Amino acid sequence: MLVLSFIRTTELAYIGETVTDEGNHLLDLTESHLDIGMRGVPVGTCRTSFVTPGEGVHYCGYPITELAGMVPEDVVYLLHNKELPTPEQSEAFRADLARRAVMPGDLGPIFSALPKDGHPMDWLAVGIQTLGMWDSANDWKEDALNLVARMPRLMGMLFRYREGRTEGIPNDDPSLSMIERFTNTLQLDVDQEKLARVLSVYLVLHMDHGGGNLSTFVGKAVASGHATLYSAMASSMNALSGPLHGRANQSCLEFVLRVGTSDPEEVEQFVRGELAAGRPVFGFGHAVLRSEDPRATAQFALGEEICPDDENFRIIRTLREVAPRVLAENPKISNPNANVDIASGALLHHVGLKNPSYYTTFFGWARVAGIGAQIFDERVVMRNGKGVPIYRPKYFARDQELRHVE
Ligand code: HAX
Repeated sequence: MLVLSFIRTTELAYIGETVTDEGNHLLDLTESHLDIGMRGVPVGTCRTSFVTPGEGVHYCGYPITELAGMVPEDVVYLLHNKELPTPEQSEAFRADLARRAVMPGDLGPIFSALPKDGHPMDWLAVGIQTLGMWDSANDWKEDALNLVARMPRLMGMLFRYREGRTEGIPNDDPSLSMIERFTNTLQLDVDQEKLARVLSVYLVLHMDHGGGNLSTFVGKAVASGHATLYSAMASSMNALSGPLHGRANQSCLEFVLRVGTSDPEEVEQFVRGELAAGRPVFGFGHAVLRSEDPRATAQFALGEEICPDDENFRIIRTLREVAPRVLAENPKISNPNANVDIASGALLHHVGLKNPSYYTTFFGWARVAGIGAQIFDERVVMRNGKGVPIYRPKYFARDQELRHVE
């Protein structure tokens, strides 16, 4: 087998388990590492979060379970400043976000012109790209925080224009929280307290997930060529929109709706039928985690509190009991347990956000915080402030030989 090279680094603090000798030998690169989507190949370091197989994601060292109940603004502060805010810092940060929240233009005419049957994630990318054309400060931190501050209004406008509810949209009130600014724009006739709680937990749980997930990686790659933060983030949203990545949360609720029963025997039959047909059992399994994702555990706990008798919640409760046992019969499946996507759709549906095609936009809204912080770190902090150079991995020529035009 062809040994390509050794990777040596002194920056090991976040790499942990891949270290194999004296702290600096990470991996022998061989042919088996080619054409596999860079899976597991170390390429960088991340200051905002890391994922362990047992406890899932940690933001700046804090296990996600300890952060799930915090207000989203404080967790954005954590990702950007690498420490939780004091009450005074929290208040000042919210005032700062309020100052940044003013939209630099009217998204109404832009959203009016978009095809209604285009996917909401495509609308989200267009919205972010548009904000960048209006008002990019060409300063990584400024742009990252401005975008965080403008996302709630962008999200609310996206819903209103897609749904054709364009009359009487209330003015944005920057003094409100991020969640309130979204729900205030949305104006759904539902239990506002429950809606806010589910959204708050959802945002915190989805803000970051290490450095190598596709959307984060793509955003950092685009930013490495010094495109604007907005262009990089729009690219991240496009990456997130794929069904193998962020759009899995849409597929997951669609799957739950197809299960249609919370009877354990019928659910087991359904799961076995899906596997026999070669279809994924959505909401289970993970590339890195080897136990139930704590983000799923947190959302199950919230569901038991706010909607224990909701039909979809009953279905996912049964799935959580049945599916891991059935999946574990296949030794190829490294983790048969519930992942983050199992419960989020049922909770969003319960609080009035019934259309699963929007779910990935919430994921995108949350990720803007983590991706923005990681882009800032790569552009401004890494390599003693020089920033990571433009991405340029090596590809070997295959199925080609030197030729000349005759
Ligand atoms: N249902 C059916 N088959 C599954 C499975 C599941 N829930 N989980 C794993 N497998 C299969 C894999 O497809 C793979 O099959 P092949 O060898 O034929 O390719 C085999 O079991 C081994 O997979 P693995 O090594 O355990 O896991 P992977 O890293 O390959 O895949 C996935 C991880 C999340 C993609 C996978 O578990 C899956 O498809 N789950 C269902 C879809 C889902 O819930 N996706 C959301 C994931 C949450 C997330 O990360 N969001 O960003």
